[in-house]
Amino acid sequence: MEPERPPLPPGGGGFLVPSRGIVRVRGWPGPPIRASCLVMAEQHLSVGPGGPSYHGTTLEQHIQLSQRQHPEATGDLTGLFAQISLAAKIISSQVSKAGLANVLGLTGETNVQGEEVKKLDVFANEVLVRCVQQGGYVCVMGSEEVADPIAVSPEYPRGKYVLQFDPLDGSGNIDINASIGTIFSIHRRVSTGPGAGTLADCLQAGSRIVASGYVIYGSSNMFVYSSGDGVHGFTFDPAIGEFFLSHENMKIPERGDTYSVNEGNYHKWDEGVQQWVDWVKKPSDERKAYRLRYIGAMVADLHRTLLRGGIFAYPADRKNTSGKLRLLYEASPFAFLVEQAGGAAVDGSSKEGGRILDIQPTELHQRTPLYIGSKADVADAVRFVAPE
Ligand code: FBP
Repeated sequence: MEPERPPLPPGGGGFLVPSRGIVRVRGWPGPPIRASCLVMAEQHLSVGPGGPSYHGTTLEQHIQLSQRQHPEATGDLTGLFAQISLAAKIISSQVSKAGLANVLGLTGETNVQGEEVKKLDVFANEVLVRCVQQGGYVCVMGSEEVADPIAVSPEYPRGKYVLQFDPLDGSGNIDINASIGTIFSIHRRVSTGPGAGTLADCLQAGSRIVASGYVIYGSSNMFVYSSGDGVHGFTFDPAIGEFFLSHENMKIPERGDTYSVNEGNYHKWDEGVQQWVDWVKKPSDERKAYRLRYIGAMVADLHRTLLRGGIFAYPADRKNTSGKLRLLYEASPFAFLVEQAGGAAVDGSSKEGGRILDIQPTELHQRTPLYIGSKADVADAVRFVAPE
């Protein structure tokens, strides 16, 4: 019988790693170990304080490095991202133990969207507001959960940026333990500082976005962002408490093989949308039938679409005549990311598509129809849904 192996010493100790055979590990009291399992252990094992294994570039380091390409940069954007990622870590710690932390279920209130408010919605919103305003990098914020622009408390300095966010997207998935997320976008203020920011600072087109991103709380937690130099994904290592670069320069395929839409709304769609969905799911000589994938949380459905291609859509319908998704903190931030990754994002309002980033917002919580994903798939949808 194999003798009982004592645990690995903290920090893994120093050791010689020939590729194969048996090795002796300096400081390892146990019997000699088979090399292959050690190599695998070293690369993936975070052994906690004092001995973390090296995963590579952190989120903050990556943003600092990209800011260095901009001589005019002051470090404020790096600072703001540090606040957002801190908020994401706090939110993910609650989300991951939601069933234990008494944060499941409703608050009994209804938000400005007319939706029942989830306890985690409120928690996530408060965490983001608190973390970000303390940094002094923003002059005003906009949140899906709050009717009016959120002023920065007077005890904190007002910065040159505007942050808008959906603190917890897909909140319908919270109680069923499916993926949810946080979505955000960053603009430069247009009102003259240094005082409080205004509604006008929030009502800026997506084409003026400085950076946007999302955090997905799923089987692993990821932070994905773009500041105009491509789209980059970072995976959270809970043992180290840091987001590490795992998906550099994400590119969406030109065409995919999945479509993602709530077909339960089919009877409420106009004919063009119905014809598009009928077409996409029917095989033809040129292609196989597309597969339907719908998680019901935009962050999760678009994370898959960014990685694998295809199209996600939330068309207008007879109930949601302007669509359901919010322009400023759902459609625009993702449109910026998907375009940076080589895809397209439109509202289907014209044969040119109706680029989401060109829409000039007039209200904080305005909604928009959305067709977003691989360029070829979005172009196919527009052929059917755009008015003649
Ligand atoms: P919130 O959860 O932030 O309100 O977001 C809206 C949302 O949940 C999206 O994430 C998702 O894509 C969509 O609504 C799902 O809507 P439906 O249940 O009507 O398909």
